[in-house]
Amino acid sequence: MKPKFYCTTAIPYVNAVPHLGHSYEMVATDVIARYKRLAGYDVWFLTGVDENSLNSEKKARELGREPQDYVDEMAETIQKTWGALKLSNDDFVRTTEERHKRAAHEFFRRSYENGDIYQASYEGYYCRSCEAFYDEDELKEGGVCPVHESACEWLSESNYFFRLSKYEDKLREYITSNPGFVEPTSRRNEVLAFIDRGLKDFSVSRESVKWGIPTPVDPEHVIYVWFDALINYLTGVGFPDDTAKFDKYWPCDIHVIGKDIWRFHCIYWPAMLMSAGVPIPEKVFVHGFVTLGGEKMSKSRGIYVDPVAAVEEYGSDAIRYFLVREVPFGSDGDFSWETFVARYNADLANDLGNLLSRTLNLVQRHFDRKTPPVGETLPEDTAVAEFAAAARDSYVESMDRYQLHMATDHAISIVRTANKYLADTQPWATAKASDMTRTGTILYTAMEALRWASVLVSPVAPDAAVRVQAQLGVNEEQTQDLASLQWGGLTSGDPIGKLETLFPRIQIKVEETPATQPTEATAKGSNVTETAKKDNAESTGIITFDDFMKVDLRVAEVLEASPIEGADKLLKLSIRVGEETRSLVAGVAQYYTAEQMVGKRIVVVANLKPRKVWSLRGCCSRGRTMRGISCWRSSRVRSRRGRAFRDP
Ligand code: ME8
Repeated sequence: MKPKFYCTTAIPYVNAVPHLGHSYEMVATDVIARYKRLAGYDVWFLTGVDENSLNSEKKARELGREPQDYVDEMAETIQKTWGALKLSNDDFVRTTEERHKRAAHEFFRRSYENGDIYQASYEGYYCRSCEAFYDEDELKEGGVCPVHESACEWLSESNYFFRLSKYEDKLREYITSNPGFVEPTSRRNEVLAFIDRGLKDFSVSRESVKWGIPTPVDPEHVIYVWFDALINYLTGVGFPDDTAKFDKYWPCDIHVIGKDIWRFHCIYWPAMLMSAGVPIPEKVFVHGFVTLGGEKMSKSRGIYVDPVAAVEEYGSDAIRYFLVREVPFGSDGDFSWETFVARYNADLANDLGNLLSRTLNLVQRHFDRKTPPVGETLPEDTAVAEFAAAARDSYVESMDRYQLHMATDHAISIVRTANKYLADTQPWATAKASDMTRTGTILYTAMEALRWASVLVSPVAPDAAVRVQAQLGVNEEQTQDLASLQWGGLTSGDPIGKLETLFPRIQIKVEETPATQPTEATAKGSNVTETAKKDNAESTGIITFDDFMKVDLRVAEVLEASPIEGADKLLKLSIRVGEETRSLVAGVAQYYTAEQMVGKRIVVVANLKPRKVWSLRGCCSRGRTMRGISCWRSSRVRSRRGRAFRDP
């Protein structure tokens, strides 16, 4: 029997359509769910929507709509968004559903009967957006909510309260003796520090409110939205009716949540579960926030990216890949169109897309569209298989530690290695020399590397994985799970599929912010992106659009090429740019010999600032101005005691 794995996301509010920040959490959890399926688990992946918030009712009234009618429409819109992002959730809980009301009632009743819910009056600072009370010392200057930065109001109510204070010691003890319960560790420390400041009972009902689930003990009160929302994690596995399902999947293996809601998940939730006699989840993983050009995403402030528009433009894989690869899981990360395009073009279009098309075009041309036979295996071929096996092990280790960004890089590293392998072994040259045994072995090796990479990358880019596998002509049994991933799984003689471009390169004008909402929102979003471009430029080495516009790219023809003594990555090139002849050094010697470069047309940066180039004796520069491709290796050369040539 397969081991079980139950994972959840937070359930977003429905008073606005989700932005890319919400999508990040969904995609990351989907990657975990898909990975676990690949690793042989029986997975239950739950998401849903938090509909009982007073903000939903408020928004509906503003729009002149009935709240239920409004939340029905929003729940559908949100599910369509997750569909566009290819989420593979097994269930979707709406907190206005009957099954959830039953779960909330049962849970509330258990806690009440245990004496953990009592009635009292309460006064305090209340943030309507968080739907939470704050202590005075938690507020920012001027009585402002620390999360929403809007003014809190003084609220006085007679409510039902949950005896959180009773669980203070138990919680501390639980979190201390279960170090894996809250991750990352920095959050765990924050949680423990919060407990050490003393836990106060919190209100679990609201009086004189109609929207929400009435408490089972007093119909004049509705259940506080956070108390009800957390229970969705139980509803989604059959609580309280379907005990077989509940016993199978509960306790949850991982709740994935954002950094603004750890207090509810790491303190309220385990205490509530202790009170109701329900086992505590294995882990709460607290991820960081995705900013847009350095700014907090906010639909109301117009600073956001619409995930559906982004998917329509670039496909779900590209958006998923960027989010998972670029944002370290557990830390904050930034989205900008510049970094998105750079990452897409480098990893997906160049590395993965090119490897696939280069390999299969040669298979098509020289092997009649059939997986080539394998001849004698040389050490360089075996090295690719060994690299793939090591990358797979690192991938599994990273995934198991929820280091999703690192796991993704391990998957793509197989592609990078295979590209270098092709450049080194040159199957086009062996084919030209009519050595079809060697050519076949090389292409088979590259195809296997692609198959392995497609399996490992499939949780992140599921559509691309299927498309790669279809082009390789792989059948499903060869790609369904990690355990059966063996080198040599492709069968020589099997037909390959129809070739198609996997990820067309993106050529975009970066001053546009595609998929950002129009009108005022666009204007604001764009401004933010511009500012961020400059900030980012300093911190990450990314250039601004203005910098990009300064770059004079030109096509040049290589007239002469020669190796540089002592610099194994450099070639000296003499090139013709328009009417002019120039010299430059290029870091291409690992991929091309000097002879191969002659006659090639290359792209050069024609206006790179002339600079002092350090060179070995007999080298190219001979005191002349050096310009060209950005791959200078001057520091490396200098460390080999080279002789300096200064521009005249
Ligand atoms: O908090 N980057 O709903 P929500 C990353 N209904 N994650 C982000 C984000 C960003 N820019 N913005 C929001 C709620 N999130 C409650 C949850 S669960 C029982 C109830 C994350 O719509 C946020 O941290 O405000 C949360 O995990 C999720 O999106 C939903 O946020």
